[in-house]
Amino acid sequence: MHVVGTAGHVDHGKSALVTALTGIDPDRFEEEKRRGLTIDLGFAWLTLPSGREVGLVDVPGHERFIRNMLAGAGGVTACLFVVAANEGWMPQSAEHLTALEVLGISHGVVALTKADAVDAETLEIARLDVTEHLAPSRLAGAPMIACSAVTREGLDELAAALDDVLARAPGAPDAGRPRLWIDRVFTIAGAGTVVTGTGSGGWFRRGDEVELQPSGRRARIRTIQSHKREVDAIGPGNRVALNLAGLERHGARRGDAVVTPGRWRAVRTLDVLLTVPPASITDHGLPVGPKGSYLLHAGSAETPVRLRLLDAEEVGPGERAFARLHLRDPLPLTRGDRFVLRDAGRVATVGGGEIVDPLPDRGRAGTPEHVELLHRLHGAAPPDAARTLVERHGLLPAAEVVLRVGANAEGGVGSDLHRLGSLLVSPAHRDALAR
Ligand SMILES: Nc1nc2c(ncn2[C@@H]2O[C@H](COP(=O)(O)OP(=O)(O)OP(=O)(O)O)[C@@H](O)[C@H]2O)c(=O)[nH]1
Ligand SMILES: [Mg+2]
Repeated sequence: MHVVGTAGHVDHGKSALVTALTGIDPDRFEEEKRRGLTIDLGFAWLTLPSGREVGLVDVPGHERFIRNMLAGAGGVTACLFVVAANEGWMPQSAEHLTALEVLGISHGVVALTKADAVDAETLEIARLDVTEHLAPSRLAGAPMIACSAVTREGLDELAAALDDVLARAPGAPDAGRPRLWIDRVFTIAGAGTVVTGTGSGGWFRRGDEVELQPSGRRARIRTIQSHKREVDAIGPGNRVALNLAGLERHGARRGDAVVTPGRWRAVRTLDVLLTVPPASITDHGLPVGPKGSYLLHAGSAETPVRLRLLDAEEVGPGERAFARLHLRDPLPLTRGDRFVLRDAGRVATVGGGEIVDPLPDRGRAGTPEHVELLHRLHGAAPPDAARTLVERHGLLPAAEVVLRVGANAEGGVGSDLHRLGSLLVSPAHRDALAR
């Protein structure tokens, strides 16, 4: 299943397109309707020609609301990239593309909208302009459909293209470890607290006990809704509303996560592979260095972060390096999670990357052995990552290895390691102990 996020410069017609496609106006607030401007995330859903149902997250384009955009983009698996044909590529087109790039979003459709407002020649120029800007990104070659939310020209073609792209895109993976990044909390009279978000990582079922992270509060799922319909269970890659028994209204907020108890740990120190996209994507060419002041966005959460580069002095445009991050607020992150980094001083989205080790060893970071460990952990399948860690230490608590490699359970860390009570032991270390 997929949740598709809009992206694109302010006023380019994202919300109008979502309304035209779905019949649902994603601008929920009176102020948004009055100002004709999206301020916060909006939500809609759509049945595509094949019968596939997708959730849509509509984001604001105004640069002042980029935090809200990132809170929405943190959960999506594909995008609807909107560029108005009468304006072409603009600064927030570049900022949103930068975010999607570091989040690893490689599936999407480009809507060249407001096609009714331009002549054929202008439309062709806009098409070339957008093609050129997307060329260095993961969205290079994405289908581009000229359309209009006013005349409805191109809308059927747009839905068909989205259907086609999603048929080829891998859905949100099921790792047996559900996590829902909360983007809204509200109360319903008589029913209590409802949290909504984009679910990933596994299934939530009615009656499940869940944990709020990072607070550790417990609650029980009373009912589940997706696209306003009640369901018994919901898998990854869906918009979800959970009615939680035992949680007061102020017990959760945007940026918290709902998870399975005991399977996640909110962490503050993590090792990551940091990427700064080329200037042809970001439009600014700013580097990431150890002196800057940065904000990390992951899922629907945001926190100030300090960073230390481990195998570089600076990460310039088009470069990447390993880094150790210290988050001000702990977050339930796992290996393979993506994040966006914003420069708080220059107010720009500068890069992002992927978490390589959510529970790094204490001790000196950035030694050749440490960097070599990160090389081996990056992209490794959970059993291989587990073996790498246990061989390095000789023995480690099994529960810690499971959390650290992002496996769903101890079965997921592989069979060529030995058990000793609650510990996992490498073959070499076991032989030494036996001797
Ligand atoms: N002519 C024409 N106007 C459009 C079209 N789509 C949107 N508009 C107009 O463009 C303006 C902005 O549309 P929105 O949908 O609010 O733009 P947005 O991208 O959601 O804006 P933000 O959410 O604030 O970033 C509105 O006045 C719309 O009526 C279109 O296809 N053709
Ligand atoms: Mg809008």
